[in-house]
Amino acid sequence: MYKSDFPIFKNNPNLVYLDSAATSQKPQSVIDAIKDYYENYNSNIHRGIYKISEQATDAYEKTRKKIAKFINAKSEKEIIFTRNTTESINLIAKTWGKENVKAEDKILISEMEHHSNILPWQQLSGEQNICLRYINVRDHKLDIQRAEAEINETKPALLAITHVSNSLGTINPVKKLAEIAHKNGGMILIDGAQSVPHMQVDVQSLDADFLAFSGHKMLGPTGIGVLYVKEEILKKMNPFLTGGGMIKSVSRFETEFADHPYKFEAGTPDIAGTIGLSAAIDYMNTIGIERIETHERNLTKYALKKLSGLSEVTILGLPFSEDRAGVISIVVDEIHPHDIAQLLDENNIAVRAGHHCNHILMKDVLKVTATTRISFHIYNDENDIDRFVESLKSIMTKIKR
Ligand code: 7TS
Repeated sequence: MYKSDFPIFKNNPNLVYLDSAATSQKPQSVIDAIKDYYENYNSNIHRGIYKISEQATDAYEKTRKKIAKFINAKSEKEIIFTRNTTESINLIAKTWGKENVKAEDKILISEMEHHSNILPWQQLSGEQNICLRYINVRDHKLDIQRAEAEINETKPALLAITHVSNSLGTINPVKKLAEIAHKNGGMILIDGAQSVPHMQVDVQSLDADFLAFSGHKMLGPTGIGVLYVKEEILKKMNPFLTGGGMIKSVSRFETEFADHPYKFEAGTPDIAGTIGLSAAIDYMNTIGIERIETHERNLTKYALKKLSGLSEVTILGLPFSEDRAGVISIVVDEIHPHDIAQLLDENNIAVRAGHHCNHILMKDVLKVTATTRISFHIYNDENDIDRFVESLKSIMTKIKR
């Protein structure tokens, strides 16, 4: 029903796109908004005292407000534009982390993190002699009881955790984890790359200290990401990159930085990207995030049911439940995921095969080298799943013969 809003499906009428966890498709309105900026008011922001620069600045700052509202931040000053989730997490590690997490302190992450939420902490722990620890994944979800005991005992300075696993589709109880972390004097960073695009994420209700997400997974363009930081924390943070656009005054040997959030946005930002992201949020708001969530939940239920009828297929992740998002990884007996993805592609079905930047989860927990993964957004329908399952069946028959 929503497919017709996305030109990629008009231009590739046979395409079944089941890789939205990697990046989502873009509606016409997003493409039009970017084109409109470049064609009608392209100019740099916060600088020009002329009409089109004021228009561009206005569009850029309106996006900040829109995002604040979308995640229910108290103020738009808590919203920093980055390139993606990866940069948002790195920003925190290299600013707040470097200054506030001291030798012998602990940082707690989980075995289901994307590499983007492992490597910055691994690097920081190497540099500052911090102890990096992992919450175990058991039966495709976090072992919360052990995590709670560990947080109470070791009182980590930071808990950095994904809201939704990009391989398992498991939704983690981040609100509860925030409560436990705060009770023990720590902070929580939520990796919202796979949640913000698909479900209501309310930073105040979750009591998140940091939230990172990417525009390109939520129907927006590539190159624009978001970092939310609670204002009381942000006020005390030093800049990440330095240069133009983030200063009040500069003298030969000293600089007075601009206030947040500008202090964290050095150089010319991705203006077109913010304008595209603004249109993406408008598009999602018009449908309604609850409706998007319900739609994907129904598709997940449908896909899980169909796949569970195939004896050669092992489905990873939780059974259908409230804690299950629209990401499904499978392993097929005796057929490598790359072969499956390649053969599906011959039928114009785009799925992801590999380790999904989850080496620890794959190697140490699931004990698989790779999975075949399907993931949804609003443009998918039951017909996509039917075509995927039928194609998968015929691949299995062909290879077994
Ligand atoms: N965190 C999670 C949970 C992710 O799924 C991803 C990307 C990232 C962080 C990094 O996002 P980026 O926009 O900075 O690249 N996940 C995937 C994926 O599952 N397949 O391709 C990218």
